Amino acid sequence: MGTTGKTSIGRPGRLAALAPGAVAGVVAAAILFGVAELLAAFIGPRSSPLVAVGSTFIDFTPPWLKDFAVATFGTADKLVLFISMAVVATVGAALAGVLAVRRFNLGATLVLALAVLMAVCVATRAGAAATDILPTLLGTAAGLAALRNLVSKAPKPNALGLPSPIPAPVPEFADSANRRPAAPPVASTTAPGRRAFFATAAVLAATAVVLGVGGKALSGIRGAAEKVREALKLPAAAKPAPPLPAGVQAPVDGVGPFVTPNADFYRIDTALIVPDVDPSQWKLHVHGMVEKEFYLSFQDLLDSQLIETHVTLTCVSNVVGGNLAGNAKWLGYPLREVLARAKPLPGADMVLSTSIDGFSASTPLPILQDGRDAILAVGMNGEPLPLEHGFPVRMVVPGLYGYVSATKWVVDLEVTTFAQKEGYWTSRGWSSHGPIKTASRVEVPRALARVPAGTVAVGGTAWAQTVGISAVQVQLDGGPWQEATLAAEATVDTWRQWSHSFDSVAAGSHNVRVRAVDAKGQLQIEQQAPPQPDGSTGWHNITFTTT
Ligand SMILES: Nc1nc2c(c(=O)[nH]1)N[C@H]1C(S)=C(S)[C@@H](COP(=O)(O)O)O[C@H]1N2
Ligand SMILES: [Mo]
Repeated sequence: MGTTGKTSIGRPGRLAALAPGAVAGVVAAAILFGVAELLAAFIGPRSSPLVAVGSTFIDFTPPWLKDFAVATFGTADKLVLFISMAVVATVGAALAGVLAVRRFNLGATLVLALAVLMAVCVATRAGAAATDILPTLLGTAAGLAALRNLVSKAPKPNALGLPSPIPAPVPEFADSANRRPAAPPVASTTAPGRRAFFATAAVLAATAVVLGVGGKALSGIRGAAEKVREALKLPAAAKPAPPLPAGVQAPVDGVGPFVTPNADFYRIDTALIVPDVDPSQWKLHVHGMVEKEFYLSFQDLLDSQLIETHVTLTCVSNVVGGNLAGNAKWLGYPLREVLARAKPLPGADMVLSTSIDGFSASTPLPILQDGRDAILAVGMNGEPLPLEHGFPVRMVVPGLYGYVSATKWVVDLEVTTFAQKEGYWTSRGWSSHGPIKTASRVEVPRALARVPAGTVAVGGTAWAQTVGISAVQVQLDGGPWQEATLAAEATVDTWRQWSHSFDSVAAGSHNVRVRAVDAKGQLQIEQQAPPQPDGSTGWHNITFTTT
């Protein structure tokens, strides 16, 4: 266009005509969320519409998508969610703005509809209070005011997307024949109006950023739990963990540490914002099918006979060879003692543990009473639980995947039955019971690594919590299975490292496979299966190159 002298408004012209509306919409949305984030800093993070919408989205994520997100993005899945939400919000806001420029009420209706959706998300979150919708309401009011103001300043297009004032009509048919000069470009017709409009938009956008960033900074200050946590001194265990035997670490460079440092411990949960729980306010409600219902305070726990135990936690979403597993020394109070005090009634077969943010897990009652180190944990590797790992109290149950046992920020234990209740992930297509399956993985060499030919050191980790590992076998290029050397065992509830070396490995591409045998003599399942519905199976293998 342009070069032929044609008058038709080409694509860039039409897009330019949409720009003021789109900008007005996006800036108004920024004001909406900026005001909401600032207010949420005072009312509480749960009242942030962004957090509430994201959390609701997570709750309604179908299992295949959750699986895909964890498999593809791992622990960055939440960041990806926020980025996707930002993209969707920007497109929606631009659309509302474009509509508003044409007919304000149309755009405003779209904004209101989205605001109602956000308010519903906020109001239906676990533990929501009536005041929690204030940031959404007041943010929306501010956003609409900004939209109104910007729209009144926006250069007005007509229904065709032409800039106004509308240029003299040019009949299409006469056009090419007459070779009349092209209509002036969109920008030049309304330059002063455009400049005023964009100046206002820029000021409002900057205001929104200040509000939003200020809100985020304030809510950072408001997070009281971290300060309390830093000052907290946990008591020593009445029954300390036995010292780790020498040689729990396989003697191969690159195998992960036997005890996972807190900062490196995998994190999987549905919490978009880490719950900020003040231990002095925390209490645990123990109730349901029990003779005696009661509450436990944090101080009650600290005053109890705490035990210390090494337990390897595993996520059901871990794929073969994956790293959603971690091993820590936990400090806590045995759940069997809690249950002994509550006295479950006959017929009960499950404990539903619920987090302050609404997540729940169904744990078989007998497992919590069978003598294993199932605890209400307060400490992790010698520190209070990190906030992301459940501060101030979480559950840790050896032998069960996290989704049916490891409730973080736990506040409620209901003794019930599998027939009556189900946990968060069970209602989303995962199995109601989740015993951990025996697994093993190669950590050295790394997949696709290049190592010198000759002697090749291999090593990794295997686990069969509550049973223990009795053997690990490795295979090079489909050859005979060979016994790996097992590192020392800490307890049957922890993973066990292994190592081996293959001699005279020729230059070229190679494949190494691993499989474990548990202490009952049961061979790890060879059949490949995905994580859903009750944990992946299959023997891990990696390919590497020798040079
Ligand atoms: N409150 C809460 N607790 C939770 C979850 C959650 O989403 N919310 N996820 C569970 C799952 S699926 C796993 S695997 C473990 C992970 O614990 P971690 O993040 O400390 O490694 O926590 C469990 N506890
Ligand atoms: Mo998990």
